[in-house]
Amino acid sequence: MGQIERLAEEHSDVTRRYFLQLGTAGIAALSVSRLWGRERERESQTHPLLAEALSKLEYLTREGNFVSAGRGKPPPYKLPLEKRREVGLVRETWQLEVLPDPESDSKVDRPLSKALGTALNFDGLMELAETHGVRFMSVMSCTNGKAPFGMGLWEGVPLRKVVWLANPTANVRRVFYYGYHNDDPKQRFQSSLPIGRVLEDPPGEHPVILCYKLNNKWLTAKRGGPVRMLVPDAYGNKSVKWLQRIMLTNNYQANDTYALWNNDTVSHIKTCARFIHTPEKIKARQPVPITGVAQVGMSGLSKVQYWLHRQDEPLAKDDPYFNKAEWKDADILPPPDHWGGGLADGKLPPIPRQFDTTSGKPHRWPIPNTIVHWASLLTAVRPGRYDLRCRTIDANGVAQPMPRPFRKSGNNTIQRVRVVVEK
Ligand SMILES: Nc1nc2c(c(=O)[nH]1)N[C@H]1C(S)=C(S)[C@@H](COP(=O)(O)O)O[C@H]1N2
Ligand SMILES: [Mo]
Repeated sequence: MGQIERLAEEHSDVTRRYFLQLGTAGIAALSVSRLWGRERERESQTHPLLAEALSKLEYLTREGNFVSAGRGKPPPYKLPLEKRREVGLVRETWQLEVLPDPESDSKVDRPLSKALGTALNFDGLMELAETHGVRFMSVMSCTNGKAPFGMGLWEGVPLRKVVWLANPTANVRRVFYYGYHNDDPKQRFQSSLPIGRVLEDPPGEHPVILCYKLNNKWLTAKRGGPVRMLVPDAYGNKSVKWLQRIMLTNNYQANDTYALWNNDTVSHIKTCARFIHTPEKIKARQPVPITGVAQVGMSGLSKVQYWLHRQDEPLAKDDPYFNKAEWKDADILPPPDHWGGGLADGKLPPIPRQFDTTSGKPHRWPIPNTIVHWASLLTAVRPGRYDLRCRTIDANGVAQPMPRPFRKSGNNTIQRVRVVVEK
């Protein structure tokens, strides 16, 4: 399944509810059934997969629908079960080391080490989880991805709990961490964080966790199980899968594999909009639904907008981000009743960090570092060829792709699709 089809599958029910409401409110001249009839028809012509998936609501992404990035020959999750058992990639044999960096002068009094027999095993992690386990929703997004890889409900133990088990006492400025990659340094994928980010969370932010569950199920091998790092405010490259070793270092510099590949690995998640359903052809003066998803980054989200521009009309000069264009506001869709993601009945387990425990309503909507669905009705008066674009305005009032337009800190270019308007 392609990225867009997958997102559409997750998104069809929320948007359907939206168009139903529009219909009952009498806003649209068209009847609801005709609107959806049209949508369905077009979908079944262009995306057979969509028609089939129309009945499913999925705000959360099912594990198997995540887009996967993972280096290694083979990537560790493709190793036979026996081999995974042998190298500590199943819960029964998994071990985590927390060691002082041998190339540094970090003081660590109680290293968690395989050689010393003091490494943390899965039972030890579960013991910590009983009192310290946390759960939160957070989007998995690749710096270089066109759209989010998946929307997850993650569960884990704050990394700092395990760091403190090792009793570091001095000379620690950074945490290096590594996933299993066939014991081949050339295949290694590593990342790092300043120790401050690990030990303390900015207001409203979640801890960096040693993650063992996604959508209330054990983390699969494909998603990085038995345990991966999950850094809620960062792009995916900080969330190292198949985690087995942590190094506390006095080195103050990043050693991230992803940085060596010319990426800005310090960048926080950006706010940006993407289309899901847009028509290729529409009839003049007849409203058609358009829908999409927005990634809600560090600076929040205040609006999603779209702009229909005739291709034969000139674009404003010196306006690379189309700030002078006539953008229209789309509707940001409310929290769904069914959260999808393979949760039983689509019901969320308690998530006190993000949801009120009695009412079940989110403390904030949209939730930072997640996604939100959006929709609107598009109408064009004059026949012709058009470019349709969408963008976000963040909670500071800044329009995409600002305030951080550089591609290598996260793809947030303004998306464009073509639409033909017929008589
Ligand atoms: N061990 C390991 N972890 C990794 C990677 C990798 O190649 N190896 N890729 C990273 C990158 S670049 C991204 S975007 C995310 C993707 O996570 P996902 O496969 O769960 O969607 O995993 C990260 N963790
Ligand atoms: Mo990535």
